[in-house]
This record gives sequence, C-alpha cells and structure tokens, in this order.
Amino acid sequence: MIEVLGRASSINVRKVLWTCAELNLQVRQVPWGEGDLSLRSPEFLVMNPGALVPVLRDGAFVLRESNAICRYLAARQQRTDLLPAEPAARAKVEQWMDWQATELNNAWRYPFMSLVRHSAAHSDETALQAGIDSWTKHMKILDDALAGTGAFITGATFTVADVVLGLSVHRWFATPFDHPRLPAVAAYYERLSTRPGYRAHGRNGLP
Ligand SMILES: N[C@@H](CCC(=O)N[C@@H](CS)C(=O)NCC(=O)O)C(=O)O
Repeated sequence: MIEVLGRASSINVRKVLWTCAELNLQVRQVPWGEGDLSLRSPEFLVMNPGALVPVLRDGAFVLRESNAICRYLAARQQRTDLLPAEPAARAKVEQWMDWQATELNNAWRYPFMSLVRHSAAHSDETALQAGIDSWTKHMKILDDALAGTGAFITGATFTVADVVLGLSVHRWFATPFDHPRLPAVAAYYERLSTRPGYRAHGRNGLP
C-alpha cells in the first residue's frame, strides 16, 4: 500500500491526503515528525535529506515535495481531469502550483508565524505589516484569476492546482487579521468546502 509519511497536521501533508481522497486512494499515513519518528533519523534522511514532510513511498519509489507528489498521484491514477494530459492545459495547472509553492508561500510566512504561531522571532510590527501587504497583493492576483473563471483556478473544472491553492486559501482565512474583501476568493473557499476531502484535510479546524 502507498505510504504518506508526515504528521497529518502539516499543511503540505494535508495537500497529499486531500489528493488521495479525491482519487479514492487508500493510503497508510505514517506520522513522521511526531514522537519517536524523527525527521533527523538516518532512516528518514535517506528519503528526504532536507528533513521535511511529506514523503511518499509507493513500493520502491520514493518521492518528496508535496506538489510533485500530488501530480504523481493524479498521473498514477490516470486522472486527466485532475492533471490534464494536453500540454497547454497541464502547463496552466503546473503554473499555478509553482506559483503557490514559491510566490504565495513566501508571502504568508511572516504573518502566519507571528499571528498564529506567536513566534517571538516574528514580532516586529513593521515586518508584520509588510508581510500582510505582500500576502494581500498575492491573494488579489488569485482573486482576479478566480473572478475570471467563476469556478476553479484554471477554469470550470477542479484540478490538483485547486488542492494546493485550497490549503493556502484556508490559511489566509485562518490567520487572524483584518482581511480585505476578496469576493472571488471567498466564493472559492465555499465552493471547495463542498468537497469532503477539503473538509477532512483542508478546512478542518487546523490553520
Ligand atoms: N517544499 C516542501 C516543504 C515541506 C515542508 O516545509 N514541510 C514542513 C511541514 S509543513 C516540515 O516538514 N517541517 C519540519 C518539521 O515539521 O519538523 C513541500 O512542499 O513538500
């Protein structure tokens, strides 16, 4: 059976668990990063020298990086609705996934660490405001794109890009500050919330 390695509270592990739910794929989740399952243990470092979860184990095949894992699972199950085979359509899905992993993720880090984790190292008010401004700027890009499609990020149908963006949108709403009105993002949040996998792993009470 496929194994998803990583504690279920991790935002990046949750992407993978939601993807598995969309695929109706039975997996064994092993909570690496908790208790004795140290990410610094030699057994784990062989699988990911960066000591981060998730890692996927599919027989002898081992894969790290959550977005790559989501794409692999969709392709493995031949779900071209979730990851199109046609190059241009697929590239748009990948474009949004790359943007989520790089641009958007970098934008929320400071505000999240400050306002949710209450990290002492993230208590500078000026840096916090700069972080909120940057995060807002990125979320407006998302809002404009979603206003254009009126549904999911690449168009009328749900893809793995919506999985990774769905976790980011949940984090936006789960971080306490005065959110600007982004109507298309708010509607998207409710649209995603009709999916059982999102309720189980995305909008599930964790930030
Ligand atoms: N780019 C990686 C980032 C993975 C990552 O940052 N994982 C976090 C949890 S969300 C982690 O393992 N942190 C170390 C720890 O929890 O000890 C991915 O998308 O898989």
